[in-house]
Amino acid sequence: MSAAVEVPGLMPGASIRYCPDFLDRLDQKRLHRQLLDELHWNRGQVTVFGKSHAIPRLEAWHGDPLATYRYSGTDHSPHPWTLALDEIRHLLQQFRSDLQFNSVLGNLYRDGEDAMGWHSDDEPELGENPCIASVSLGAGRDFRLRHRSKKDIDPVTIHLESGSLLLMEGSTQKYWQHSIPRRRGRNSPGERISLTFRTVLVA
Ligand SMILES: O=C(O)CCC(=O)C(=O)O
Ligand SMILES: [Mn+2]
Repeated sequence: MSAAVEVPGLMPGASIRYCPDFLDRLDQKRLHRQLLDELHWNRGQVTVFGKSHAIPRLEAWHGDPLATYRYSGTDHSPHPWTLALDEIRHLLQQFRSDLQFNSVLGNLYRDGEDAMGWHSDDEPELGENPCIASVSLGAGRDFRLRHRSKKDIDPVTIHLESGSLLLMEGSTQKYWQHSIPRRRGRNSPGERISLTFRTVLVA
């Protein structure tokens, strides 16, 4: 495993590291299959202007019993940790001992039509300056970042490869938004799973 690399470029207020080979290649295939089988994948709904829409990906919320999380407009009680999630959680702690999380949101992008719109992971239950560790498996996808207020700062793209780890920390969520854009046509990517490990503050 190589050391994490700082993301280049001017990103005021952001603290982001990208580690392209966090998971061994052999483990990636096995873990991808295991996660497809083990996680409680579900197609969430989001309400926009009073109308309910199916979100363009599948999601799964797992973690400690009290780690309830509100996303896509709904409160979600976690499903329990699975063997594959526990294995990856353990690897994160080996990588850096302070990477300890009580929950994880899985995202399953079935193809290039599946995507995630611009947002910050700034829900109140994640507290001030949350640390989010995002592990990718399967097809590579572009991860876009843009500053929330300074429109003269160029957006940044990080291509998230299978087996990679992306860490977002400090005031990243306060000043920056991120998204996974749709990729249509001939270069439409195959299936991808992302696991975004988080710590939900438990009351
Ligand atoms: O799939 C990704 O890499 C991004 C996921 C994400 O932003 C989220 O779960 O909040
Ligand atoms: Mn996010």
